[in-house]
Amino acid sequence: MRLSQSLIPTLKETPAEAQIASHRLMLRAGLVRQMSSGIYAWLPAGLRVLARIEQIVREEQNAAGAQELLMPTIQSADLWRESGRYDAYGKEMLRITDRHDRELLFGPTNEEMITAILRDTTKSYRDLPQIPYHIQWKFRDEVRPRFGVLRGREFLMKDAYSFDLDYESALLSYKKMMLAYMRTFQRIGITAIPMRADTGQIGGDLSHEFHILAPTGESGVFYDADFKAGNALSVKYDEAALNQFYQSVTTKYAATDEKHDTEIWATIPDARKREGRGIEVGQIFYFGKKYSESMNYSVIGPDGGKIFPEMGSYGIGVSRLVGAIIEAQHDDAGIIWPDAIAPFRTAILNLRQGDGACDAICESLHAEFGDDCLYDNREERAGAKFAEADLMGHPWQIIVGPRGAAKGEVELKRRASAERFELPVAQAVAMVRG
Ligand code: P5A
Repeated sequence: MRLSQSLIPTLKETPAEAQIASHRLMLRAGLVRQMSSGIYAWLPAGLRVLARIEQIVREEQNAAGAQELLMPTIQSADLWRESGRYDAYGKEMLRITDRHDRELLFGPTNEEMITAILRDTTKSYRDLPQIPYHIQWKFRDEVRPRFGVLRGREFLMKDAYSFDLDYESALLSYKKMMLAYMRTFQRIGITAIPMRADTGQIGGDLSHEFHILAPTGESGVFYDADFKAGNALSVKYDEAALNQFYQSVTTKYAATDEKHDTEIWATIPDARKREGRGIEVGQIFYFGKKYSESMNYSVIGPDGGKIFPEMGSYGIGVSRLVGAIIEAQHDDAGIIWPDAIAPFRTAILNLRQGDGACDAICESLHAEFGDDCLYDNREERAGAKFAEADLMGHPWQIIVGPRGAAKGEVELKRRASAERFELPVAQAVAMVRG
């Protein structure tokens, strides 16, 4: 992509409405634009990040045995009356009336809808277990939308739902999703700690929130410094490995302030106590038969009796993750994207547009990296190009100036470490390719 032709409207000034770094940087780097309170348009660079996160989430859901489907954003009020949540949900639900005066709503979550779908499509114990999921926009009419996409009203969520025949197998589904989440965050390149959490609107008695530590986080968190995420990518999806993994990530104390237990906390040595703030990027729930019973969903068991499935639900804030990652990974100059989700892995900075050698090297690099690089081919000062590349946070910058270009050399800069290398073009390409 040539920067001169792109729709990446970077801003020099700091937008006044943005209170925290990630919000400022998302606006300044041209990733999003606010369309109304808590509602954002995703511009091309922002959409690329969103799509990359979505793809990692999808691959890890699939690896855990979950199956993707797509449910609508608009739901009927009657569906929610079945579970009793239509009235309970309150003002956060955006209620809509169609031309026939039928009551609809913009879905804030999908427990009822997926239960209705499974009720219609699975009749026998042989049809379970199932873990359907989708990645779809949600709407919650938050009282205080703020911090950009971190607390929006319209936001993208991955939500999965598990249906099992008994408690043991439901718990195994819960552990599978816990592993899928840890693998997802590891692949994205961030650390998120699973913490015991309240179940709120969704209900149930077992829940973990996944928190990225950041001073601007909305939740107070307490955790044991000995928490180790380990290498989730090496854990297999078999029962023994899942149990061991679950043990290892949940034995160390970690809880949100709502679930904080001062008695247990008192038993942890002071040197290991950590108190801080976190951004909740995911939450998982086990809630048993809450929805299957209230919505009268059962399958026929082996003995001909009815079995009400044991359920759980599992959310990841896909759009929130974009802001949360920036909150955790930035410096004064701008964003520092992890390689796996950067909008462009490489930026090519042509410091002397019109110089034969510079132009030729830049064109060949642009052809080499194709869609995965952003070529700054504008007639701009070098300083402006450096500042924009740092702001946008590309993991690699290939800086092409006339002195080096004459010798067939370029300067390679790694955004995260600020390391610089002067290299022949082919070596720079090899290093970026890793
Ligand atoms: C789990 C999946 C649920 O809704 N039902 C289906 C369950 N959980 S949750 O914790 O309420 O939401 C899941 C994740 O969505 C993100 N999220 C938000 N992101 C941006 N703006 C919001 N207003 C918002 N509300 C929730 C969070 O990452 C949350 O963990």
